[in-house]
Amino acid sequence: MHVIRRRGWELPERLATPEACFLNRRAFLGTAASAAALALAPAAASAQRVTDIPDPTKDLYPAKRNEKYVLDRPLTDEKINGNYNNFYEFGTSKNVTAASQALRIRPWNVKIDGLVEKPFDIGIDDLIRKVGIEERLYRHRCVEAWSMTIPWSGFPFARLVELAKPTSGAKYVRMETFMDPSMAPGQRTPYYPWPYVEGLTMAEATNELCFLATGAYGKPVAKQHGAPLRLAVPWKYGFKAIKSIVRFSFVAERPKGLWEALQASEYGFWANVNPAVAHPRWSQASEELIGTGERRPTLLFNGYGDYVADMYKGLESERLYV
Ligand SMILES: Nc1nc2c(c(=O)[nH]1)N[C@H]1C(S)=C(S)[C@@H](COP(=O)(O)O)O[C@H]1N2
Ligand SMILES: [Mo]
Repeated sequence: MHVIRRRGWELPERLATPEACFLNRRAFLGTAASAAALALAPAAASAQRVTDIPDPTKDLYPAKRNEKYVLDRPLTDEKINGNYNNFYEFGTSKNVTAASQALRIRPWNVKIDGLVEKPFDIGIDDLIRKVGIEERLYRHRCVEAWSMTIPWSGFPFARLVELAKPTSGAKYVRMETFMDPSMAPGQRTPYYPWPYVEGLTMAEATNELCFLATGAYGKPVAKQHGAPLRLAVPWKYGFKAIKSIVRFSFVAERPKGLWEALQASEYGFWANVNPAVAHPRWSQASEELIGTGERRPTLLFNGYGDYVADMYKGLESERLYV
């Protein structure tokens, strides 16, 4: 008899509240299509893995911890965290660890463009050496009502803004994930408006909490977490934390993220954590701490209100919490 044993941190199906559940049928069709595509190209996927060159900025880890950002709960076990992910480019399940190893992370070019003094491209390792890195302990609250606690390494987004030199017309930053359907089977499914896009206001991007992660757990960040460059905005729902970024565009118009483009009623631009504002399909009052099974009340701004609440004064007429 075949018995499926569920580990403690895996949510039973009936409790799971996937972000893409409204897509059920379409996502199913997409999965079938990508499975077929994968079956046709197994050799290509493994060839990409072995061509990864050694990480040229590995020597910077572990980075010195910035002790300012303290936690109210233990760190999530690295193994558990690395096996419970959302990375739709590599599949819609939480188990994308193996699939995401096909992501090629060097060379990795980052484009800075839009309303800036002078657009430029920079290699990820030049960028990392230019800005320097530190470690910060942050919490992460997915809109699906689970949470994790991660020791990120990286640098404040404000450092990138300094390098970019945006002009006064820049009101938002639009970020984009890599686009390469040959590497990412999820991008072969036509049901998502690839590439993954997210946006922040300039005030949010330059807020001291806003962080660009290049590492986690004292080493370069694992592919399934969005190597080699990923956003960490701990006061917002997890879908804002765009992974594997290749482009930062400084723009005048509010960018529309992938999730907002799919279902604006459920996934808005602001997406600030608020336990009192339910998702249209479930409550946001509490969260499951992945790895422990513990449930805790969710906090306004995920507990980071002292850092970020002021940014939203005067914006009460906006949908700040969806
Ligand atoms: N490019 C990209 N970025 C993404 C996602 C994604 O599917 N693709 N998922 C988002 C969601 S919904 C969450 S909760 C977090 C998950 O980050 P983690 O897997 O490191 O926990 O990544 C976010 N960033
Ligand atoms: Mo999420």
